[in-house]
Amino acid sequence: PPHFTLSSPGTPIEPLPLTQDDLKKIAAYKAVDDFVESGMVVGLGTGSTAKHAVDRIGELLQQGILSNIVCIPTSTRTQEQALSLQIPLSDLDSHPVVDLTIDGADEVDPHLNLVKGRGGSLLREKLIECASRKFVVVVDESKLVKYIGGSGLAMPVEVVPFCWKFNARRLEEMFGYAGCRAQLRRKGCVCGNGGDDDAYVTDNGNYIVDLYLEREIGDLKAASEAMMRMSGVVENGMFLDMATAVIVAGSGGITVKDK
Ligand code: ABF
Repeated sequence: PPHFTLSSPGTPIEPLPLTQDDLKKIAAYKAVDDFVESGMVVGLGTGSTAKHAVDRIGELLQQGILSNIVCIPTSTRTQEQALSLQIPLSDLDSHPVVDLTIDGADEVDPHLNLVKGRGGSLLREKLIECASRKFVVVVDESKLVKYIGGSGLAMPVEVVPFCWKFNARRLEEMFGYAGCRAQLRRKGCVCGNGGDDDAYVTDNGNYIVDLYLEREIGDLKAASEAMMRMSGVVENGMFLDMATAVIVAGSGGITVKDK
């Protein structure tokens, strides 16, 4: 006889609550299933949400449901994942126009402006997403904020290692009106300000200065442009007016936000 008992007929089975990772997977799978088509050049995002989209593309290629796809990874981490799934890869030099990129985000504001780069790959992400005809963002509902910087978590800025402290101070002064505090990102965590030895180094050999803001910074476009005018700043984590659609998975279901 079996060593388990089935619940008696008619007893409702309590559904397990969805974890945050389940929500990320639901959003990522929906993006692939709704937007990716055979023959496309597809940008592959980075992070724990985008990872599910890469898995799904790999799965659909294996099953022959998708074919003739070329993908462009936004980080060495994603490149390794895609290679392990035998996804054909290319780069922007060979494919300067990308049909679609699917990527995660750290913050999404009501206008679909984003903060990205807590995963460390903002420069490659911005390059590839700016070259994309469609940019579909996949998030769980915890990423929705009232305003950029509103999560109280880091807003990343990629800087050259040379004189990073000088640039960190200048960034802090630039956004002093918003109560800005700048910290060099360390390996393995977003914390502390000490020596340079354990600095987190990006795929491009740069450092990341994380900005923590107490208040709204106001004109986002002006703030982004001001940062990009500073020598030594390579890229910043504000992705303004770039998202075609944002797929949000929450406990109440999936919402697709677009403009
Ligand atoms: C990348 O992954 C980054 O731009 C962003 O920092 C991060 C989001 O990560 P996760 O999906 O793991 O929350 O898209």
